Amino acid sequence: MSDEPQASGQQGVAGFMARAKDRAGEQVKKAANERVVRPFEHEFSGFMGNAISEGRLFSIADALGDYQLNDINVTDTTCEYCAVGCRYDVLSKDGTVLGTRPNPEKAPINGISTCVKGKFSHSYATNEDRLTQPLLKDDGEFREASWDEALDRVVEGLDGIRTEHGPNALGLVASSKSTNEANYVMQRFAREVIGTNNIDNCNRLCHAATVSGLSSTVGFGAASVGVEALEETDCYLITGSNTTESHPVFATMIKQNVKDNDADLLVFDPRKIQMAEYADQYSRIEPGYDTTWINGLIRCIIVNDLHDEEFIEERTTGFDQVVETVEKFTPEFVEEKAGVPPEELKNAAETIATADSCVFCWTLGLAEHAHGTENIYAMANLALITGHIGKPRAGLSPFRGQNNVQGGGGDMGPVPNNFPGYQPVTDEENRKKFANAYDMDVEEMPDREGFRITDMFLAAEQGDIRGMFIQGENPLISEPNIGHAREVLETLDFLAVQDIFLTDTAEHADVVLPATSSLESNGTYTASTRHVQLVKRAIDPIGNVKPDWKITQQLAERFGYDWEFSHASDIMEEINGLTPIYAGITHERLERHSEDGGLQWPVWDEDHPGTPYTYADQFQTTDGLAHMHPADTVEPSETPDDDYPLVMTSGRVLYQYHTGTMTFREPGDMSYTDRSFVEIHPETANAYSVSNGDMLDITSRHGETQAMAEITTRPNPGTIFIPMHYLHGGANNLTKEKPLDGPSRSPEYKVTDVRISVAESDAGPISAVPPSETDERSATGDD
Ligand SMILES: Nc1nc2c(c(=O)[nH]1)N[C@H]1C(S)=C(S)[C@@H](COP(=O)(O)OP(=O)(O)OC[C@H]3O[C@@H](n4cnc5c(=O)[nH]c(N)nc54)[C@H](O)[C@@H]3O)O[C@H]1N2
Ligand SMILES: Nc1nc2c(c(=O)[nH]1)N[C@H]1C(S)=C(S)[C@@H](COP(=O)(O)OP(=O)(O)OC[C@H]3O[C@@H](n4cnc5c(=O)[nH]c(N)nc54)[C@H](O)[C@@H]3O)O[C@H]1N2
Ligand code: SF4
Ligand SMILES: [Mo]
Repeated sequence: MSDEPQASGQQGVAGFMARAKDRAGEQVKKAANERVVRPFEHEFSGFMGNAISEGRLFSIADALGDYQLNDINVTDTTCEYCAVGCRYDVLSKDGTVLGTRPNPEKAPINGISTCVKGKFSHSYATNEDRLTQPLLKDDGEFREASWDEALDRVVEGLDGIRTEHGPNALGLVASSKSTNEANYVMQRFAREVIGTNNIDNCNRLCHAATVSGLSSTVGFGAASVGVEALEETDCYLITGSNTTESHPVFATMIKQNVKDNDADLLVFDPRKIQMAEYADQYSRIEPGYDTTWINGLIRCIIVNDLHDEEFIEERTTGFDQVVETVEKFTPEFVEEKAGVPPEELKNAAETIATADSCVFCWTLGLAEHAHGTENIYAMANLALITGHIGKPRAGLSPFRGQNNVQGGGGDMGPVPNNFPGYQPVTDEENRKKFANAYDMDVEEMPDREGFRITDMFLAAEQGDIRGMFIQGENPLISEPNIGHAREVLETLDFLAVQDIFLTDTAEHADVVLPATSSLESNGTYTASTRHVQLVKRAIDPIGNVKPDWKITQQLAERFGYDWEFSHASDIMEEINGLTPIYAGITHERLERHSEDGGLQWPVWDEDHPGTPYTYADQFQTTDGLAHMHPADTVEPSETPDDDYPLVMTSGRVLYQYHTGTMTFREPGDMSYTDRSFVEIHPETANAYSVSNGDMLDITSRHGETQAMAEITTRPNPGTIFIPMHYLHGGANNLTKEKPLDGPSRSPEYKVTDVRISVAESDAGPISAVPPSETDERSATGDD
């Protein structure tokens, strides 16, 4: 960011890294000078541990030397933050994470790269706030309880509601932070033990529109290409993805290819994000008008006869309808609605259509809309009419969100409409298959699709959901309109929360169950590129916590079900037998294959090598063809008026992760972004007499909040940006719980109309935790 304060000579992540390295170097030198290394190895390691737990120590391995490493545990595992799926060695000693070190031999996606979170943000695991014992609420106060007591209370709570109101009065939320194995077990718990399809996860708030849009056009709700495309394609269209902050290691791959091989980079985003600086063309778009400019590109390509007729003819259906739909999206219309000038539209259309290969990359800027699924239809149509799909370097690459949202959030079936492997619950044969496997009568297997998580919150308002069991999700900050979410949580008859911290959501619970963190868990995560990868226990679990899957299994046992899994790999064996796309993925194979490119689903059997890119010969549909769906909605669900003249969009910053339960406890991350803020264009600031650092009142049709102004040319004039991470001053004080996208039921997080004014009285600090001394912030960069 241009108006960013300079810190030790360098900005942003480069500065963060440089300062961390300097400090580490100084500390190591100091230790060496004091001759503590050899005679007092233990002390030295303790000292190193402290240094790193502050997120400061760089490359411990270099400093310590090989002899020291003998004394340190080295565990190869997968990053617990985002879905890039970086793998690295975790170095630990005496239950403390000392640091991480990329190990390219076992890191098929990231090789030697990681970002600040993978490198430095693991001290949360041993933070003193970790939940270490189950908690029960008696007379409004929590007290520590034994596992027996706590699990009995959960059974009593869930069973009581089920007996009185039926199984569909319960809503279960699974966690995309947790392993595939834990998610598989949770969906089994919902269907077999409780008898409901009311199970969902954070994918609903995220890429559910991507999954629904892609499933009904090309077949799999997942990226069609992997690392090769991201590293070597000839052209990228990136939209609605702040890649350098949200998927920093993918951003590095892309920038490298642009720099070394002159690949074309087209960026469409309402904010001038860092990726725009590397782009051949950056087009500023109006939030909520994506069908408009994408249809405009399609029209431009067809009118200029640049579409791939042979591909369209042989491999797709629905082209004529698309031609008809895009007719009205003339360059003039696109400019008026979406803000893209005709020459930019034409240049992008020609670049995409004439490239040898093109990858279409997007994240939430496309998905989180009241017509999110249509945005994805439009994007898929663009790939299909140009024939840029089904090839190693050409295809669709939605960048998925949570570390395990691809696997845990979808593949494993903790969703209201599908069993594991995207097998619909409404299909009698599928129900028979799963009923057989679980030794149930098919009539007992619920046959109606359940509530999506967003609908659970709406149903609870009507009294149709009475109790919830939430694993690893913090809706009190992440749901749209948290005022509404809070009211719902307060009216529930029973709430159980399973987490690693006592979150704002958990505060409302009757029972809180403490789970192992990623660093204490075994299992697998599935990355954005469909790589399934091992997660290994790097440190011993603290206190009395248990793995997520084990807690669910023990609950099932109390309901009278004997599942007999003794390790995560036993669960994977059951998954293999029931989930065709995971049929050949075993823990033992993953151990072997992590060194030769990893295993990407579908892996149809034990001998199948995995699928680096999909749709080479046919699409995953009943007739093998891609089915184009027209996308004709133009407007977002709300548009500015005199009362709410500005548009707020929301999202992330590099140093924070979602509701902050992990990164707010990392001093390094907090020194950059310890509180909410409002990005506001200088012209808008001028119009409202706002100065940098002013506290603003921000009001939407759904709520109000206060946050500090940060004047920057990143957003459009007329558009403001507020991060989603914070309870106080965060975006979800202003967003709405409805309307939802029709097919996916996702909320419209990316468009909220607001008005702003300088606050009359300064409300004081509104940070997530007490503000630190440093108040510098950088929102750009990667490693
Ligand atoms: N540091 C960090 N990394 C993360 C996460 C995190 O919390 N912190 N979360 C992870 C998760 S779960 C996810 S899902 C991903 C999300 O990754 P991203 O989607 O990249 O993150 P966001 O910041 O939500 O928003 C993406 C971009 O959408 C743009 N945008 C806003 N409105 C519109 C619109 O109407 N149209 C278009 N085309 N663009 C728009 C924004 O300007 C922004 O650049 O990040 C993952 N990685
Ligand atoms: N306005 C706005 N709102 C948004 C978004 C946006 O762009 N704008 N983005 C949406 C998106 S894409 C997402 S994905 C959601 C994210 O929303 P959430 O999923 O609610 O956010 P997290 O903070 O990641 O919550 C995960 C919880 O899991 C806990 N946890 C971590 N590891 C484990 C584990 O191993 N086991 C268990 N049991 N718990 C664990 C954490 O402590 C935390 O409480 O937010 C959504 N909300
Ligand atoms: S890019 Fe994502 S997976 Fe890789 S280190 Fe960073 S947060 Fe972890
Ligand atoms: Mo997400």
